[in-house]
Amino acid sequence: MPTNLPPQARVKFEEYTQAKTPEEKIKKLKEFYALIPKHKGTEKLEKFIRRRIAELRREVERKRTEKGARRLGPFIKKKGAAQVVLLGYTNSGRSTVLKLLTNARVKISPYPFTTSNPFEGAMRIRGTFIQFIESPPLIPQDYSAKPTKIALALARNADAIALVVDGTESPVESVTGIISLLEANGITIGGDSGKVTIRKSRGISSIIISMKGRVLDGTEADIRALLESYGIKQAIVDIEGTVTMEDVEEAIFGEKMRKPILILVTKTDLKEGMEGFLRVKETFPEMRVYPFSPSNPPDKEELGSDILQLLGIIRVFTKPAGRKEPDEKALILERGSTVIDAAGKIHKSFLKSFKYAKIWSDRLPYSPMRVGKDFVLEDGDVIEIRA
Ligand SMILES: Nc1nc2c(ncn2[C@@H]2O[C@H](COP(=O)(O)OP(=O)(O)OP(=O)(O)O)[C@@H](O)[C@H]2O)c(=O)[nH]1
Ligand SMILES: [Mg+2]
Repeated sequence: MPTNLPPQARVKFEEYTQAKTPEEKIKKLKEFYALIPKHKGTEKLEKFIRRRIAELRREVERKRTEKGARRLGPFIKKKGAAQVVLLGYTNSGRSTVLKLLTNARVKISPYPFTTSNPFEGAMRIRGTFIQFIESPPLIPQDYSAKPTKIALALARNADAIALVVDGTESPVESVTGIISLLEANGITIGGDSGKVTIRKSRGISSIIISMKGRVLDGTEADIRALLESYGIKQAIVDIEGTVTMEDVEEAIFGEKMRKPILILVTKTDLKEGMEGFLRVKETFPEMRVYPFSPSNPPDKEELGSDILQLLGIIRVFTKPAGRKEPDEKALILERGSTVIDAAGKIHKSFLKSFKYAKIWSDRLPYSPMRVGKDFVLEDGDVIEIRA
């Protein structure tokens, strides 16, 4: 440890070494981190703290899921581009949603507690599919009940959460109730496709903020101040979609804990249900809310691409040189991926031999367009690599 630490920092480090639980250790480490002076001599220390916090976070997460997995039955292995868990109270229509979106042969009944074990289905969309899981119901009267625990474990493991609420049964209260239950259990939900990326770089002289979205509860000055409080003075901060200051702070530690969420309001074929849907939409303008009924289910392609967008995922269609049509199966990439990222995914050897790529897309002034390796791809692009 560097010898020039201020006394408060030393006290904090002491508290950290005494801490018993990983949660407490994380807290102390964060406080300690904020107290240490940031300069060349403390770089290693900073790195160590960040790595340690990340490890501790994984430990907390592992403990949670392991507990869940051991006691609460099987986990459902991820398949497809994304795993989305359907969460809701009993009789809210989870099975009906699953059946209509995925053709899973699940039992639907007017009686409560029909689904007691997780049930999965795949929703095909262009180039890939999305895996939906019906969780056992959340029990509002008893949140410590076994089905609720299984549901929470599934939610932690999923990429996104779809709340299924009955439009005829106080849907606004259901949404609020479920969200606070999730938050109370350490699952922070995000309203939109927010993503914060912080790249520290010595090559620049200040903090550069690239704002491609918005911060709900802060300004660019707040972001700068937050980064500086952690001793970060040279960095590029990318903000995409809607994020909060907490997401920015999370990104400083290199982790993203937020679960994207969407809301399906069922029984909108009934007048009351439709009224319920409108109330939910009005109450949660930041969220994606869809009306649902068997006679008028959401369009799968649209819902699917909304989910991918929410998760910051894009589909890129590769076309081997000389072939007319691109592959039907999409390459699944993170938003912001470039041509060379895609090339490397197709084949490692392209990383070295890459010459240029051709892109077909309606968004371009003409197609195909010849581009270099740093060209940023978008959902639906067709790409041909020349090496
Ligand atoms: N009118 C109407 N009825 C629906 C709709 N969705 C579900 N239902 C009915 O609501 C009841 C419960 O539906 P399920 O899909 O089994 O509900 P669930 O959430 O899976 O319920 P459990 O698994 O038992 O907890 C059934 O009688 C369905 O037919 C809808 O959009 N409109
Ligand atoms: Mg069910």
